[in-house]
Amino acid sequence: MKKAFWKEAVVYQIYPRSFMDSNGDGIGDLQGIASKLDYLKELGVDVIWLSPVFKSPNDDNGYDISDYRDIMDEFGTMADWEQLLEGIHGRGMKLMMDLVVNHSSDEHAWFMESRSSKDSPYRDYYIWRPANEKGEEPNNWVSFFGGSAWQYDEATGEYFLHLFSKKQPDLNWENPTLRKEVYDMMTFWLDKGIDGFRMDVINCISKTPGLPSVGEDRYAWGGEHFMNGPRIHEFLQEMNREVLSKYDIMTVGEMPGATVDQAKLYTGEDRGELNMVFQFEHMDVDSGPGGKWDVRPWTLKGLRDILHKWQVGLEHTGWNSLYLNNHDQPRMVSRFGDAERYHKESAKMLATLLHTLKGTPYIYQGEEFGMTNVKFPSINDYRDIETLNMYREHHIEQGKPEAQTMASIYAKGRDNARTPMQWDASPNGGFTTGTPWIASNPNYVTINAEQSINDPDSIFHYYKKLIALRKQHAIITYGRYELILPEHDEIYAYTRELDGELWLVMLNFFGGEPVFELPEHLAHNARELMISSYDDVDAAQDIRHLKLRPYEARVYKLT
Ligand code: ISL
Ligand code: CA
Repeated sequence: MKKAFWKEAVVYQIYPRSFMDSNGDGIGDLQGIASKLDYLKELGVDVIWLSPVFKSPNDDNGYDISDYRDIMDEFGTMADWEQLLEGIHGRGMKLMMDLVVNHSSDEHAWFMESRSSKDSPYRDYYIWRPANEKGEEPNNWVSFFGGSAWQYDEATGEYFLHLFSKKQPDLNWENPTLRKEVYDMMTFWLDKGIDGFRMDVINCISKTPGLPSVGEDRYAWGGEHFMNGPRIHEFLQEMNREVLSKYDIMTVGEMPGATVDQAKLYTGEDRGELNMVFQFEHMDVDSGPGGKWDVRPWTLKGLRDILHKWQVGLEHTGWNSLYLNNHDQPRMVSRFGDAERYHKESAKMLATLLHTLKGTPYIYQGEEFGMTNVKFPSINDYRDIETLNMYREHHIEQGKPEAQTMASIYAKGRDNARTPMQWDASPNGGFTTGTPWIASNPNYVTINAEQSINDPDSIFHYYKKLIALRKQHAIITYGRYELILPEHDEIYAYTRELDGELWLVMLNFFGGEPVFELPEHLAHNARELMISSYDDVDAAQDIRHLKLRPYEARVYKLT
C-alpha cells in the first residue's frame, strides 16, 4: 500500500460558529480559531478541517453559500483567514476547507440571475422544471430536511430543486459552464495555499436524467435518483483531472448512502477521484425503519459488523475515514459510551477504537475532552433547521407527543454537537464574553479543556498519547486489520500486522467486566503494553484470561 500524508494524519474538525468567539458578539470567528492554534498543536493534530466560513445568510449555518470566494462577515475578513492559514502552516499543520457545491444559497448571484428569467444565461446553473400535469411539484421527492424537494418560484412560474432547505437550491452539474465555475473557484482557494477539501454531500451531484418520481406516494425518498447517480464518477474524475491532480492535497467526500463497493470506486488509488469518503452506515445503527428520528438501541454486533465490513472491504483498494461524531451527529460519548457513569472511561475506549482501526481518524471539536449531548428544556433553545423542521412536522403537524419528539431531539439532534466549545469553567465555558448564539451545555463547569489539560489521566492526555503513538508506529497507519472474537457481545478485539510486527487491540464496549480469552494462535510469550485507558495496568499481567474493567481499552504488541 502506497504511503501518503493523509493516511498518516489525524484530522481535527472545527465548526467555526461554536469554537471560539474573539469579539464578544456570541459567534465563533476566525480570530478566535487563530487564538487556539497552540492548543491544537499541543494535542498533536496534523490537519484542521474548517466547516464553511464563506459568505452565507446562514439558513443552514454556512452550508448555504452566497459567495464562494469571500469570508462570512460574522467570522471576519479575508485578511483574518490568510492570517489563520499562516498560523496553521507556521505550526506545521495543514488546512482543509469545506466545499459545498451540491447546492448554493438562494442569495448567491448565480441563483438571483437564474430565477430572474428563463432566458438568463444562469438559468441552467440550477434545476428548474414546470409543474407536472396535475399542477403539482415536478416529482415526488422529499428533501433531507423534510417536505417537498421543490419550491415554486413566482418570477418565472417554475419550480427549482432543493435536496436540502429551500434556501439551498441544487446546482445543475449537467451544465459544463457551471462545472468550470466550480473548478475555477476550487483553484482560487488551492492557489491561496490550502491543503485539501472536505466535499459536502458530493455523491449527490449527479441526478437520474428525467428526475423520475419514486413509487406512487405523493411524497417519497428519492435517494436512488440522486445518491451515487449515473455521472458521478465522470464528474469526480473531471474535477480530479482539472483541479485536484495539480496539487499535493487531501480530499474526503461526504457520502450518505455510499456502500463499500461504491467507496472502492470513489477512493481506489488508480481511479483518480478522491482519497477517502465519509460513509454513514454506522451512523444508522440506532435508527429504526422510520429513519434517523426513529431511535433504537444499538448493539455492539451491529456496530462492529459495519466497521468490520468497511475495514475488510477497503483493505486493498481505497481508504477509510474514522469518525463517530461531527457537526451533524450527536456526541459520541453520549451515543456509544456512558456519559453519566463512565464518562472518562468510555470516551477513552471509543478514542482507542478510532485511533487504532485502519484509516484516517477525525476528531470533532470537544471530543478530545469528552463533550456530551445537551438537553435544552424547550424547542425555543434549539437553532438547527433540520431539528426545527422535524419538530414542526412531527409534533405540530402530525400531533406526535411533544415528549417523544423532544426525546428524539435529545438523542439525535444536530445541536448536540453545536453547543459552544467548553474551554474552561468561566461563564459560557470561556467561549464568549457575550451571549452565545446557542446556549452552552451547563456541564462546562466540570467538562472543559482546561480541566482536562490539568489532569494527567484525562481524556485530553489520552488523545495526545494515541496521536503520538500513531506518529511512532507505522503499523497503526498501514498494518493489516484482522478481527478476533467476532461474536463477543461486549468486547471488540482485533489485531494489526505489519512486516511481522503484531498488535492486539481489546475494547470493552460496556460497563460490565467480561473476560477476554486470548485466542491460542496469539498466545505468544512476550508482550509489550503500548497504551491502556486505565493508568494502573501491570504491563506484565498474564492476558490469556483477562477480566476487563468497565470500558477498559488496551493495546499490546505481541512478540
Ligand atoms: O445531518 C444529517 C443527519 O441527519 C444528514 O442528513 C445531513 O444533512 C447530510 O449528511 C448532509 O450533510 C451535509 O450537508 C448538509 C448540511 O446541513 C450538513 O451540515 C452537512 O454536513 C447540507 O449542506
Ligand atoms: Ca465573534
